[in-house]
Amino acid sequence: MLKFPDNFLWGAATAAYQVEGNNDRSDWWRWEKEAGKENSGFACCHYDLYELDFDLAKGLGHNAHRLSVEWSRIEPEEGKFSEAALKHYVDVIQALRARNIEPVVTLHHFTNPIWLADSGGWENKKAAAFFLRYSGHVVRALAKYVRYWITLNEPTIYFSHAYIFGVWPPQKKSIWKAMLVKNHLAAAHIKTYRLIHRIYKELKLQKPLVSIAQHMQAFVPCTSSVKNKFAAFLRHQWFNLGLIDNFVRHKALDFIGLNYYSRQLVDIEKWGIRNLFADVCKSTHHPVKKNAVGWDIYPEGLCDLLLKLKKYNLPVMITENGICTPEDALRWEFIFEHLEHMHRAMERGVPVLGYLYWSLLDNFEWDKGFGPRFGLIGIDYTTQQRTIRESAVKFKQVCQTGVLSNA
Ligand code: IFM
Repeated sequence: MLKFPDNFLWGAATAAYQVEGNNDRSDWWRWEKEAGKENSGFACCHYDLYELDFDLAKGLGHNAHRLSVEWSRIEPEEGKFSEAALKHYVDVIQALRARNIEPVVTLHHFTNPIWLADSGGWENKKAAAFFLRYSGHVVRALAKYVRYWITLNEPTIYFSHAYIFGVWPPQKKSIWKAMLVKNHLAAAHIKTYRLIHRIYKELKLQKPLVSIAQHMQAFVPCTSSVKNKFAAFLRHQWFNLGLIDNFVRHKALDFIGLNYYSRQLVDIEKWGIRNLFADVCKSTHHPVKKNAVGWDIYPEGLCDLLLKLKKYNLPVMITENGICTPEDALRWEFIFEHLEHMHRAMERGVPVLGYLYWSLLDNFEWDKGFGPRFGLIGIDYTTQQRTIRESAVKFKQVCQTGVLSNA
């Protein structure tokens, strides 16, 4: 039996574009059509059904919920802010508060307004200033009801998928452009961090807690060769910690938001910068179970990463951890084992504030469409019927009691 702290945050996460539906002012909306991808369409109709979904979350024992606000709804045209969209998000946050669910609000979760995309997106040197202006409007509207802010979701995943691998809009493949975007994102975070604190001070509100949600992988050397160990170390430093180190240096993190899903087995063919960063193990000699899109399930990686974050002396929030699978029993096994490993790290002194499962609902998994099922709650996309999965009921026990037990 494992006991978690009394004030622990338990819940799930979503992102606006993946659940709301009809985000037709967003660059993703346009791109999914141009690129011939599955369309996000109505998604989970969460823009209209949020009260129902929060009732379900409440019924599942959640006391926290992470969501994002959609920039393209709030600022559909450059410099023109929609009072109706802002009011909608005030209502959403109040709906959470009314249910005693702590909101964790993300300002940027992969999508951009079309006008920004058309003016160069995050390559534009004004991007950070645009983001700051938008964030100011949102934070002023929501500050009274929100304590936890995430400025950027998975910036490293965003710039690598959109500007290095070229699989997300704007589908560029340039390290230089990616580095430019990375710098603009970093500037946006640092400035927004300071702005949020300034607004809370002006409004005489209790200090906010601001972070990013950083996607981290467990980079595991496939053999103990020097090459493999060095490459795993390098990747951890660069992909996992690069931005975190930068923000800690700028005193621009109040906690660390950690999104953890999987491991990468590192096996380097030969010395070389490309090999060090990109070679992966192609053999099957360290087999583990996989999720529906082939990612290794590696719960011990969560403990390892949390221990590696201890040096920052900052609390950590698990802002995402989850599995897409057609087998719900595997979902519960996944949650159970990750909670065990999170607890192990907490016993060794890592201050973890909460655990937010990805995701509350099945949803639109970006370029992979609606196929992957991550939800604690299943969605029938033709009827919008919600079905609570068995794993959600087992997780409820933990959320309600703060105890993880085998029984
Ligand atoms: O669906 C995504 C989410 O938007 C960001 N983190 C990873 C999830 C699963 O791929």
